[in-house]
Amino acid sequence: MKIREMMKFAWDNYRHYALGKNELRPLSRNGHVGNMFGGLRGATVIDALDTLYIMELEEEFQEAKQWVEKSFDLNVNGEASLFEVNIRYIGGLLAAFYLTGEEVFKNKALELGEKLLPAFNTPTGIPRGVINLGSGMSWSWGWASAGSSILAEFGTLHLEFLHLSELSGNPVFAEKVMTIRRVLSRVEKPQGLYPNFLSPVTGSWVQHHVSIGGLGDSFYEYLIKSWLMSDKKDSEAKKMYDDALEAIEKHLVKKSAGGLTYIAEWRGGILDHKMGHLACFSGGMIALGAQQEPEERRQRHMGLAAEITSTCHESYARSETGLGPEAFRFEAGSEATATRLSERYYILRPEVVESYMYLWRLTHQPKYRLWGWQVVQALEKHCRVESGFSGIRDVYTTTPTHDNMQQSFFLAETLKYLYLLFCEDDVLSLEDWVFNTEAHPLPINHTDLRAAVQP
Ligand code: DMJ
Repeated sequence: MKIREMMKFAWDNYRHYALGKNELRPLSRNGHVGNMFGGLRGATVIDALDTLYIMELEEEFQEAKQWVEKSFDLNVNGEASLFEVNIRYIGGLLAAFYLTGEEVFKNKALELGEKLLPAFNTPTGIPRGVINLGSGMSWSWGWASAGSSILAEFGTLHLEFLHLSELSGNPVFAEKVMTIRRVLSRVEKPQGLYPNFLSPVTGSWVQHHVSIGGLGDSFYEYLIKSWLMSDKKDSEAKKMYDDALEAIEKHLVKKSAGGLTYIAEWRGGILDHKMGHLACFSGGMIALGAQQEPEERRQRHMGLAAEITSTCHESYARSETGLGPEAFRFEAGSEATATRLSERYYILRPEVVESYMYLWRLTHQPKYRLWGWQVVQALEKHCRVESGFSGIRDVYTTTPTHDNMQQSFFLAETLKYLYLLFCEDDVLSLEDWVFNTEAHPLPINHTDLRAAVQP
């Protein structure tokens, strides 16, 4: 199928021009290393493993596996983002292990997990955002206000860390994320909302900026997925999710003059009528969380999920390329379009097709496949270049300039979600798997089933 061919094309070019670097630069035909992963290499290899595997690109999967076996070096020294290393590397390795049973992936995930632990040595146990993988020294991002840690970063460790404890038999990983949970469940929430910046020293909020997009996003996702992954036993996570969603519905969900539902951002009580592309994952999350709800809530949440997904679709449909901008606004006559030059770019992000995939699987309404197919065509037309896929700088021109970057999440997420949108529901069934925020599938802990098969 077409999407499998796109994956092969993306992988082949990465492998040819950039194997061992973190991403492919498809126009200059070389590799990019960047400074997010603290000297670790091969982000695209690790992010691509499970997608290659489920698409049955066997030769390519073997190439990737061999690179992990022979060249993936964990003895590095450099500043890494705890969050990025967790979601891409630990998540990618865990998923590859669960899908294939190959020990190498498990061992690398555990070894890398150990290297992240010093970041949690703070007065509250809330980790700092940056860690040197060699020395274990950690600190906060220079740009985060007053030495704070970021909700979407320390709130997006739970799924992977529980699996690290389960696989190693070492409770330390689970303890770290349960400490984070405790701080968050106890701290006072303004209007029931979770601000984006928290001090790892005092455990109090540093700024009252709330967003379901960047800086906040995957914290909410991991609450509902923690509950699902625990086979619906982690009732604390479910309650925190329910309460957070109720506050979001009450304070942030708005309807534009033209009838489009969106989730605004909140700055100390003042609304910013903006949605980032990142916030578009929320349609899928809300639909997923709605499934087990009593009928009235289920219907209300499915309605909200469908409306948000439709708004995100509009942000694509209202551009010349059929791809959506980094952020779109509902102000001064603008409806789901970018109003600032700096927000017109598209970097191959997955969130909109992610929501199409969930809404398709949960409703089977054909429009989600139709919309997904339109994205496939737009990617082919505007992002495919001779040697890979590239982001574009302006979605509102039919002759966009390319940014010369094939992001690793394009292989981990965008192509995987598109593939899952068009295949049978039992491929990585939502009954058996949760996807981490980088789309790496982790198995649901079906405890009853496990008890039944154990001798
Ligand atoms: C990915 O790395 C993850 O989806 C993360 O949660 C947010 N940003 C990118 C994709 O846009």
